[in-house]
This record gives sequence, structure tokens and C-alpha cells, in this order.
Amino acid sequence: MKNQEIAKIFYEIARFLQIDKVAFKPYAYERAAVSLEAIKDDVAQIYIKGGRKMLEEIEGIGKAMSDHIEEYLKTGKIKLYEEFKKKLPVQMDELVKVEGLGPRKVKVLYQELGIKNIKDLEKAVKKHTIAPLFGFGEKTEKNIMQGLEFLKQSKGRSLISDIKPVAMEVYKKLENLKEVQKISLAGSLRRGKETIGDVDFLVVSRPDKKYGRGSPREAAKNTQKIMDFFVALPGVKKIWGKGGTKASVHMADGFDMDLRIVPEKSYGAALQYFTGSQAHNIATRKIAIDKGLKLSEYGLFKGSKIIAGKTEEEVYRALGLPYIAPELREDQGEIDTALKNTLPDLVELKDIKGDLHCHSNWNGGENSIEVMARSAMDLGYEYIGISDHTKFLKIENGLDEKKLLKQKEAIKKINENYKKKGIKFRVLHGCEANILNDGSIDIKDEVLAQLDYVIAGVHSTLKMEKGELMERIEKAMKNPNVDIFAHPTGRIVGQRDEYQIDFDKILQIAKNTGTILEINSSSRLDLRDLYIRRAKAEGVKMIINTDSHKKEQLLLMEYGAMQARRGWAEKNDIINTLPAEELLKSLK
Ligand code: DGT
Ligand code: CA
Ligand code: CA
Repeated sequence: MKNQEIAKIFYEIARFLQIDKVAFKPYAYERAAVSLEAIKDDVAQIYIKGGRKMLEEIEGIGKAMSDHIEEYLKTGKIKLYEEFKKKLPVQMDELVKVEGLGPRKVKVLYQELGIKNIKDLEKAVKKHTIAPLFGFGEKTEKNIMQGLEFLKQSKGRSLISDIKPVAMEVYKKLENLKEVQKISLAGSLRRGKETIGDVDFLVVSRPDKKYGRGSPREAAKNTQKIMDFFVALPGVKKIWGKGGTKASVHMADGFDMDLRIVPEKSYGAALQYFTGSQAHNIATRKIAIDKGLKLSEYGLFKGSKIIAGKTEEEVYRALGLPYIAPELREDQGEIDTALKNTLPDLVELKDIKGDLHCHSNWNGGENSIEVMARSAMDLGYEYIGISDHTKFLKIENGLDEKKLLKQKEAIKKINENYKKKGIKFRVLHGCEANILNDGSIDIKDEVLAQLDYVIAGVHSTLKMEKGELMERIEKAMKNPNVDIFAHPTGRIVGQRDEYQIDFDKILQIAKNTGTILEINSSSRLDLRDLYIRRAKAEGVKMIINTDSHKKEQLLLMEYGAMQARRGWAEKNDIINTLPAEELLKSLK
């Protein structure tokens, strides 16, 4: 599909325009790129069917953008982009992934030091040639160095919310094959890990009637058909390997997928094995050995006799264990807890009754309050909380006191309208306020007090030293109007490490002040799993929010819920499992 290729170029053009300080246009290109990434249909097909006119029906695609798309489809190039590239021949997309490097800095680095890619940048950092540049300095150089290190660590792994939708499309295609009898995700994707190395599918093929049941050739033909289908899927760029029951491919999106086909009688054992984690597997095998048994991906054996294997439940039961949810399988104490039969009753996505961190088009969000609310209703929620950015964040078009009060009126009207129509749904009114350097909030307390709830977060001066930062956070959490501490550690998966925080201290303050800690479901996935577990142990309540800036992002809740489960959280640890009235009562 050309959509992703064109989107990538549009993002690049936006960056080049930013360098030239062009107003508005960069935003138009970004919008078009986001839109191209989101649509399911191939732009090439749309163009063939309905020409420019149909292209312009896509959200965010106007005349200028459809011009570019047509040009790309016809010539494989976009001239404007080629011209920009000639002037600045650098690996822009790669370089801007380094935290602290924007397009403008990239340009200076190229002009002054000839830096074209990450390798050049690494060399320059080692030689300390960046710090002396005008507008850079020691601190920036150090930040770039840390950014590079972080990038290295996360290389080759992708954020779960980037991978899972693509994997589920493949899953559905496989599931629909008549040759497929059973299918499951396995590996880290099934365990809900925040980053994914590769995607693992496990399949049982339908027995082929031609051959006798149980014969070695049973299902062999169907197995082959599934393998052929898998390696020929759209998006497959390279086939690493394809054998009788195992195939491995590389996708155009940059990740690998493994497929394994197993006999039905081994399905549970194979699923248990290929779900992992490896550490969990080693622990379960040890239990088997202690019982005089042998556990493998083929089954649980006593001598040569298989005693369990068809389902995971059966395998765990035969080991003397209750079923252990995939999210817990990290050898982090789940085995001992299972042996004592005190595993947590994990929170589930369906327990979530609303989302309190959502942005509307009153600030930088894409959709109106009504549209966001409608989408929340479609998800089966009972409420949505609108929490737009506040005035300190100018790039997000943050609201000031006056606008917040105006928004309050607007939301009141929406709720009255629901009541009139008998719609049982409520829009709650909050804001996502900024914790300023001195710990004060950028909105007056008398206005904060008039909202249903207040989320506060650190959005500026992130590199504060620990003592100072903790004082800042403590002051904000002590504010009686601040109910929820947003994305408490500041990390962004694969992009940015956490701030210099003292998490034990944050837990103590949360406990003393009754501040709720957020589990942010966006690419932050903040709190991380181990912190969730510690919060739970301390009895600190949490809320799972999506931080949606458009309606589609409400679906990110799935990843926040998985993160919570990986942190052993139960329903009563998470306040947005409560109905609206009770939730509001549980706040300060
Ligand atoms: P990833 O792909 O890096 O995100 O992580 P996983 O957990 O999906 O790892 P992957 O795809 O290499 O293998 C899937 C599962 O198969 C893994 O979680 C446990 C099992 N497995 C693979 N290799 C081994 C092994 O050498 N020993 C054991 N005990 N289990 C293994
Ligand atoms: Ca994997
Ligand atoms: Ca794998």
C-alpha cells in the first residue's frame, strides 16, 4: 500500500517547512499524513476508482495534497520533497527520533558538521564537537548523547499499540481460512508487553479427511496451505524461512512475524510454551521436573505418556496450579502466588466505565466534545471526562480561566440535552493543567474548584534535578484541587526515559493526599507495570486514561488495561471502574 510511503514523505515535508518557519503549512502536511495512515483503503485504488475528486474526500486531503498524491502515484516521486532533500540530504526521520533534536537543530548539525545520519551524530558526540555550536552547549550535547543511548536500547522493538492492530488484521485473515481450526496470538503480544520484538501466531490446522485421523500426514495438506497463505500475505517483504510447520517473515512495516502450526492434542502445551515468557517457562518446567514429569511444547509427559496438552488450563492444573493469566507470566512471583492460590483477580477492559483524560477541539484535539462523547458511548462507557490543556501550553492552544468556565457551560448544556433525550451518559468536566516550575498550577484555584476534577502533569522543564523536581511535584499533589497526577514518571516508550523522580516518595505523597496516579495508555504507558504493582501494594488508587487527542485514540484503553494487568491491578485499584457518582466521590 502506498499510504504509508506517502504519509512518510508528508511528515518529512512538514519537518522541512518547520525549518523554514513556514506558518500553518507543516500542520496541513501532518494532518494529511495522519489521515493517510488511518484510512483502510489503498490510495492508489481510491485514485483509480474516483480520481482526484475521490482523493479529496479523504479527511485532511485538499487540492494541494491530492496534487502530491497524484504526482507520487504517477511518477513515484514528489518534486517538492526531492527539492528539499537536495538542499538538506540527511536522514531526517531517523535523526528527529533522537530526543532533543528537532528539524532545525538537524539542519544546523548538517551545515556546521556535515552530520547526515545517526552514525555521524554518534561520532560527533564522542568528539564533543556539538557543544561549541551556537545554540547547542554542553547540556544539549549531553541530552543528545542520552537520547542516542535510549534509542539504541529500544532498537528492534516496537510499541505494542503500533504492532497489535497490524497483527490483528493478519490474525483475522488467518482465522477466516477454512483450513484453520484454532488460532491464538502467543509471545510478548499475548502477554501484553509494552514493546514487541516479533509477533507470534499459533495455529491448529483442520484435519484433512483424506488421510486417516492421527496419521502423520493428517492435516499436512491444510498445514501447507496455511503456510503458503501466510508467506504470501500483503505486507510481507521477506521470507526468513518456511518449513513444514513453521514460517517466519519480515513485514514492510519493519517487524517480523512467526507462525507455528501444532497438532490439536499439543495446542495448550504449545500455547503455554510459546506465550512465554522464557523465565516463566523455565519455572513451570522446574515444577514439572519436581513432580517427576516433563513439560515441553508437545505436552506434559509422564515417561512417554502424555498427561496434559490440549488446553493451557489442563497443563497448569496437571502441574498443581490454577490458570495464570498471560500478563502475569514473567516469573515475578506469579508461580508462588499461584501455588498459594492467591493470584489477583485482574481488572478487565470491560470493567472500565469511562475515560477521564480526553482532549477536544477546544484545545489542540481534533474532535468536538459531542463527537468524543458519542464515541465513548459507542464503546459502552457511562461517562467521558474532557480534560483539555490549560493556558501555559501554548502549542496545544491551552485554555485560560475564562475559556474553562465557558466550556463548563457548554458541557452543562450537552448533559442537559442528554437528560432531555433520556440518554444515560454524562460528560464530566476537567482539565489537564500544568505543574509550573515552582509547583504551582497554571490555573487559579477558584476556577479549578469549579470543575468536576483536575488532572495535573509536568509538561515543561523536564530535566530538573531530583530534589527540586520532587518538591515541585509534592506541592502540586498537595493542592486540594488536583485530583489526578498525569503520566507520573514522564517516560515515553522507546523515546524518553523517566524524569529524575523518587517513586517511593510519589507513592507516599499520593497516599497522604489522596491523589490518584494515572496509567496513561498512549505511547507513554506511564505508570509502567512494576510501578503499578507497587502502587497497588501501597493501596494507592489509579485511573486508566487514554490521553486521546482524537476519537480513534479512545481505543488505546486496551493497552492501558493490559499494562494495569501486568501490574497485577484489580478492579478496585482502578477508579474508572466506578460509576460516575462514586468516582467523583472518590476524588479529593
Ligand atoms: P519478543 O518477541 O522479544 O517481544 O518476546 P517473546 O516473549 O515473544 O519471545 P519470542 O518471540 O522469541 O518467543 C516466544 C516465546 O517462545 C517466548 O516467550 C518463550 C518461548 N521460547 C522461545 N525460545 C525459547 C527458549 O529458548 N527457551 C524457552 N524456555 N522458551 C523459549
Ligand atoms: Ca515474539
Ligand atoms: Ca518469535
